[in-house]
Amino acid sequence: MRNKLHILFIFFLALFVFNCSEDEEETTSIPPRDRAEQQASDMDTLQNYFDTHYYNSGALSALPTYPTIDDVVISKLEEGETQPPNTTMLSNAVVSKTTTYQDVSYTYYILSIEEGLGENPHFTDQVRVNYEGTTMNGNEFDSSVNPIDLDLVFSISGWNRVLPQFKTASTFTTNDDGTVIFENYGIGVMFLPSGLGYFNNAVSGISAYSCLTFKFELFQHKVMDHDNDFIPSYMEDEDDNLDVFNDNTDNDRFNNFSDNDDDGDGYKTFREVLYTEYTDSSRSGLEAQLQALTPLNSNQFFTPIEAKDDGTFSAKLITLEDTNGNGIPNYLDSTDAQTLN
Ligand SMILES: [Ca+2]
Ligand SMILES: [Ca+2]
Ligand SMILES: [Ca+2]
Ligand SMILES: [Ca+2]
Repeated sequence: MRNKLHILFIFFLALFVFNCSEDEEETTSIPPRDRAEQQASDMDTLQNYFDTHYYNSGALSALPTYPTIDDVVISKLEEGETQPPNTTMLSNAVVSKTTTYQDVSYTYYILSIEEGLGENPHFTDQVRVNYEGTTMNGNEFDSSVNPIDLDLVFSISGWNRVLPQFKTASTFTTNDDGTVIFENYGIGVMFLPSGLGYFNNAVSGISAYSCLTFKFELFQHKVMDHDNDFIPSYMEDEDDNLDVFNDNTDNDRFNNFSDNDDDGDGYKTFREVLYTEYTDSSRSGLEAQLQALTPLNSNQFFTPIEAKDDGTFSAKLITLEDTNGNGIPNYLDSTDAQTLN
């Protein structure tokens, strides 16, 4: 089982990119159905699935090792069959969650095996995961062979809602042969209506309007700043709707998360915020430096700690100034260009 945790990161990232482009070619679209109507139908599909499927809860809690997604076994209770001992029906195990996506209220479901002991990723972060995706009839359509990095911004919307509710590994060790063992990672199963999956798109192995399940192990996350403007992407969701594709302050061709001059005033965003860089020879040393600066004001935050090529660590303290005091920080206010780095 543990040999699934080998990391050949660059290779598998390359493999994933390749797979994506291949998938795109095979994607076909049919005119979309009404999202709310489809959601009602998907709720029936999912509820029926939970009423007729169980998982090996007893075996999982008796495992001598930390569970992996291969240990989580979901089985169908056939007509007339008695539910085996030490199992739990999914209808008694899954937790329902609600969210709004494309103006439609969606319910989706999570089976949490272990929440994890590390950090919660943001909905726009890159995550390192293992996963296995199946349709409701049990067909596996996609899985990672080894841990793979996914950018939640470009993942199906179910993923950027579910993954932030789990935590990454608390720690990891690298073996002499370069393999990595993660400890205390988040592990679970998500059950998604088609509207939080591929909806009307038929992707290779999945027909249009398919509900989907994904088992996943969440190992690590990286806070993304897609446009390198010092504002992390999760902060570029101005309307807080978990969608960074509808926030465009200056109404140009680029949404804020991929726009390095968000208010379109000709001054790059990083010049319209104050920043101070802190460095240290050790991560813990830098963490202590940053800790000493807290509590921060409400208009301040730290960028993620970066490991530099020279072996040192650095992070920036960002201050969002609002010079004209109209409640809009300078980088989003085209009438206010007072902070210029
Ligand atoms: Ca948004
Ligand atoms: Ca823009
Ligand atoms: Ca931006
Ligand atoms: Ca600007």
